[in-house]
Amino acid sequence: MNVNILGIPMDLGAGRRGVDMGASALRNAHLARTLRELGHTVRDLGDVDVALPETLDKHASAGLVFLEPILDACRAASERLQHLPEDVFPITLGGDHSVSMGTVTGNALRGGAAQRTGLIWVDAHTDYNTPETSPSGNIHGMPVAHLTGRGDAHLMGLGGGWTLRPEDVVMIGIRSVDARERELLRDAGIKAYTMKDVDQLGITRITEEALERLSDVTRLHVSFDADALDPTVAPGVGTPVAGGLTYREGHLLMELLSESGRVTSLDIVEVNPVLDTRNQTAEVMVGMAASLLGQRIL
Ligand code: HAR
Ligand code: MN
Ligand code: MN
Ligand code: MN
Repeated sequence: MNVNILGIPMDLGAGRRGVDMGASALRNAHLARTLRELGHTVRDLGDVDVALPETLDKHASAGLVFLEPILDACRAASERLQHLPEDVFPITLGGDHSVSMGTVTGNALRGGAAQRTGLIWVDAHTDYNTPETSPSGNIHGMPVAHLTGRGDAHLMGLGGGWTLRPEDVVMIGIRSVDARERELLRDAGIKAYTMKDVDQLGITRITEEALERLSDVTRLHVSFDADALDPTVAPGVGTPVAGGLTYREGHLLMELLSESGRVTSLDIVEVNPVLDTRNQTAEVMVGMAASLLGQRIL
């Protein structure tokens, strides 16, 4: 496969500093080399420009912290992805999870016209707040709401008229949802597998159901928030929540998605080297990417 790596070194959407260094940490953990060893052709496109918070005054407009520079970075990422050849498998490196508003739209719009796109959101959080429901004003808690047409007009406008259908979203690993966010999620009819579901049904059944549910989409994007994994496996994240996916559950999910041959793009987000232990989280996430891109035990 032709893999292109694009970094979006942004922490403007998160409450804690440091995820802007996630892209660098993932490169340092030999993402490109690992994928080349699997036989892929890998090209690193470098980073999208992102404003430094030190150059900005921190303010919230309409309940959104750092709205304008986040819009700029998401637009830049989306534009970059839209113009990639159709045979390329893009891997986008965050950055906080607000980058996904740019990556999902950019991948959906690739090749000139919007394609029906499915989203597998692997996360401890549902990221389905709007400016009205958000307890923090942090945009990384809001990307899926905006992708599916709820919230702030500017952020929704990133798709240039395209929106993700709520029925084309499947979330896995969920264990932290705010009260009003839960109502919005139910109202939109988003399918979310909680950690209870993972315990009860197992990753195999969940992956099969997810792929079945998304059987009509043309493109399939996986957005992997490192905090979906248990904090003992992935300690370098800004908002750790106990009781997450084990190392093997993460890999099994990626291996089964890989075997399906359906996934067309990937985000790796929320890796925070400042809070990590010797780059463990970046190394684990590189392993997850390798499993998604064909690495097998035998
Ligand atoms: N729900 C909280 C909020 O909206 C925290 C969610 C953000 N944390 C993440 N996203 N890492 O997945 O502020
Ligand atoms: Mn263009
Ligand atoms: Mn997230
Ligand atoms: Mn999260």
